[in-house]
This record gives sequence, structure tokens and C-alpha cells, in this order.
Amino acid sequence: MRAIAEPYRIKMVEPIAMTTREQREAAIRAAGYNTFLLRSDDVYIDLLTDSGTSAMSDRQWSAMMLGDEAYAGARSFDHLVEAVREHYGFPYVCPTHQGRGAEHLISKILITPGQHVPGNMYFTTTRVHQELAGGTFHDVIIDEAHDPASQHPFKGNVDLAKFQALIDEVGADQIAYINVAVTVNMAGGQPVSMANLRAVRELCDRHGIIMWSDATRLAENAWFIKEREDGYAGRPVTEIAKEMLSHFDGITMSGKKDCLVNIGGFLAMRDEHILTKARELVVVYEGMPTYGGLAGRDLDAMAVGLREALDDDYLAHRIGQVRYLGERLRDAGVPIVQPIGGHAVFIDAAAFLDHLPQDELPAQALAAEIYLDSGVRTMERGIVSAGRDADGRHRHPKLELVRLTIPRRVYTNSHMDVVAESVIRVFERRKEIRGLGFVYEPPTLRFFTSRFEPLPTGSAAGEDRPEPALAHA
Ligand code: P71
Repeated sequence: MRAIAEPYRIKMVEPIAMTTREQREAAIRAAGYNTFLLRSDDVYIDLLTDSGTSAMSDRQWSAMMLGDEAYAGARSFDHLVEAVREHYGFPYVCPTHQGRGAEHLISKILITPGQHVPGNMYFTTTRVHQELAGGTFHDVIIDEAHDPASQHPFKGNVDLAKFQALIDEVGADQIAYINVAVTVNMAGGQPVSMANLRAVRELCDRHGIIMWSDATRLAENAWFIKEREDGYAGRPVTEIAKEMLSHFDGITMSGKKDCLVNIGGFLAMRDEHILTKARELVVVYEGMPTYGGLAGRDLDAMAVGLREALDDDYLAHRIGQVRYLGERLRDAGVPIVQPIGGHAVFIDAAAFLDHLPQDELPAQALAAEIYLDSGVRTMERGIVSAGRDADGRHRHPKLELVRLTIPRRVYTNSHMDVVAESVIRVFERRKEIRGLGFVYEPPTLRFFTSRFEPLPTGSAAGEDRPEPALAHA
């Protein structure tokens, strides 16, 4: 096999700080053992997220200089609309400051309080906006998605029987829309097949249900279809992506991922009535319908990045780099979600720290431990991210994961080697790692700002423990 090197060369560099163990101990304590609360200056390799962390190209920076900062009717908006029409195939676009801005608007537009919103696994911000609009989220992803060891090539697929069962139970008119994410972040960056999209479309058509997409990582999904699905091997990703999106009535997009920008998002759709409603709301929450909370230069950078992310050579390297890290870990016996996903390697923290019950927050504890070892910052995606149910009890997700998220075009495979070595070192002394308990917990999206402390050895945490956090001090 030939090595795949970066299909770009480096024109500008950004120095990163090296820290000592003592500095890291002080930093993680000050951060309440929450990697979201670390200062970036205390981080060596930042794998917290692939969101807004991409390196922009020389073309994107040039486009920014040409941005039109007029309050209304800026040509930068036209550039974004042209790119969306050409590559995604939607005639109408409403920019928003980032993905959750688009989720906010579409949830308000499509959900009548009391209605239901099926989706292929929850995403934190997506579900919060659905719930704030009065909707109830239902997970209709295939069972394999909840099994870290399943080798299913399209673990993001919608389970048609689960979707049908929900339709039978609540009635099609009580389903606001189905939201299909491509790829599925919380399942481990797992793709949805074209065949599955086609089948979901048919079911939606039969029942008159709107089929929406969270298209945040659509380019990576298209790459997996090219690699894994019959009939797509020789096709350019631009074609595959356009075919994928042809099945949807519209999308929410966080441009911070597969549009290769540091900020930005949008709604895109076919229906003019939805556009009209989006424009009515966007002026209240974001800004004029031609800029949606962004600067003109942001729209231009997004228009260029949207095209660059659909380049086959870029994607071969992108997915190849994530796989490189994942294979190094897997070969050393570290339990990871398989197959390796598109934007991140997900460590199965429940298996890694199998001496800790889920209520002792194994993924949160592991993320803190990896930071302590090497200054590599990762993200918890388990019980802390899942939050509490309507009765105030912890939700217990089947997946208890630590995400090693690879920013786009930022790190080299030497950085991946440092990461792999650190995780393997921690794995070798995993039995020494203790669990964490909450000391502060906010009412929503708790993973961002919660604070923790190490549990004393041998303590029994769990559901019945008093939750000091709920005092919201
Ligand atoms: C990620 C993020 C950013 C994030 C969000 C919440 C908690 C921690 C980090 C954002 C997504 C996403 C999907 C599938 C919508 C959004 C929101 N992901 N859908 O993975 O992954 O987009 O951040 O632009 O508002 O680190 P936004």
C-alpha cells in the first residue's frame, strides 16, 4: 500500500506550548477535571473537537479579503448560495452564526409542541432545540450503532422498522420531521448508506413526512459511500454528495466541520414557505437573511471551503489520518469504536476502565487522565454528555466514549504518533484510574461547564448519591 501524505504544504505555522506534568496537574484541577474548561495555552495537541478548528486554505483567506461587508444584499451571500446550489442542490439558503443557530430556526419552524422528531441517534444541541420547541426526540438508529464492536459498514443507518413503529404509534401527522445525520457524530462518526437514504425517503413519501438532514459532516459520509457501497467506487465525491442530498427536503449545516471554516452555518431547503419562515425568524435571532450573524468574509470563506471539502484527494488523506490513529490504538489492544469513523477515534471508555461503573463517569475520568499524561485534550461523550431525563435522573447512554477528534488540515501523523503513545501508556496503567463525581452541574448541556473531583478510592457513587450540583451554586 502507498503512503498517503497531506495533499497540501504548510505556508504558515502556529507554535504550540509544551507543558510539564506539574503544570498539567494544576491546570486540570483548576478546570474541575473538565477538558472543556482547560485553557488552550495549557494544551499540547488539541483533539477536543473538529468544530471550527480547521486550517483554512490560501484560497479561503484570499476570499475573506474580498468579502462584502454591506449590511444588506452583500455579494458574499450570493457566493454562498451559488456554492450550495451547485454542490448541495438546494435552491434556498439562510445563513446562521453556526449549526445550532440553524437547528434553533428549523425546530421552531417545523415542530408543533407535542410532536415527535425521530433521528439516527441524538446530538446534544440538536435535541435541546427540538425539546425547547416542544418536540420529543426518538432514536431510530440501527442497534449496531450502540455496539462499539459491531463492524457494520453503515452504522449510521436508520432502522426502518423502528421508524415505522413510531409512525404506527403516534401517527404520521404527529411526526414533525425525521432528522437524518450524515455522518453520525455520537455513534462514532459512522456513515449512512445511499440505499438507506433512499429507503427512508420512500417511507417518508408514503406517509407525507418531511425528511431533513443534519448535513454537518456530509463530505465524510460521501467518502465512506465511495469506499464501501456497491456502485460508487469510481465516482467523484461531488456526485455522491449531491445524490445523497437529493433525498432531503432540506438541511441544517454547521459549516465549522465540512465547510472548513472557523465559524458559520446555514439552513438550505427546497420549499419557499420554509425559507420565508426562516427569514422571519433569522432577523430576530441572528441577523439579516443575507448574513445570519456572520461577517461577509465568513460567508465567502464558507463558500470556498464547502467546495474544498468535497475534493477526493483531501478526503482520502482526511479519513486516512483518522484511520491511522485508530489503527495504532486498536493494534495495541485499546478498545475503540469500530469501524473507525470519519472525524474522530472514539475510545470505548466503559471497556477501557471496566472497573468503574458508569455513574463514576469513566469517560470523563479517562479524558482527564490522557490530558495529565501528555497534554492531549479529548472530549467526554458518555453519561455526562447525555444529561438528565425529564425526571431529573442521569440518562445512561449505551456508549460511554472518549473522543479523539481530528481537526481538518491541522496536525501531521507525527502528532498522531504522540497521541497514540500517550493513550497506550494510560491504557497500561488503567487499573490505577479512579472515577469522578460532580461538584457543579448546570441545568442544560452540562458537559460544557460541569466541574468534578476525583472520588476517594473505594467509594460507591451512583444514582442515590446527593447531587450537590443541583444547588447550581
Ligand atoms: C462537535 C460539535 C461542537 C460541539 C457541540 C456540542 C458540544 C460539544 C461540541 C456540533 C454539531 C454536530 C452535529 C452533528 C450539529 C452541531 C452543532 N459539533 N450537529 O462535535 O456535531 O453545530 O457547533 O456549529 O453549533 O465537537 P455548531
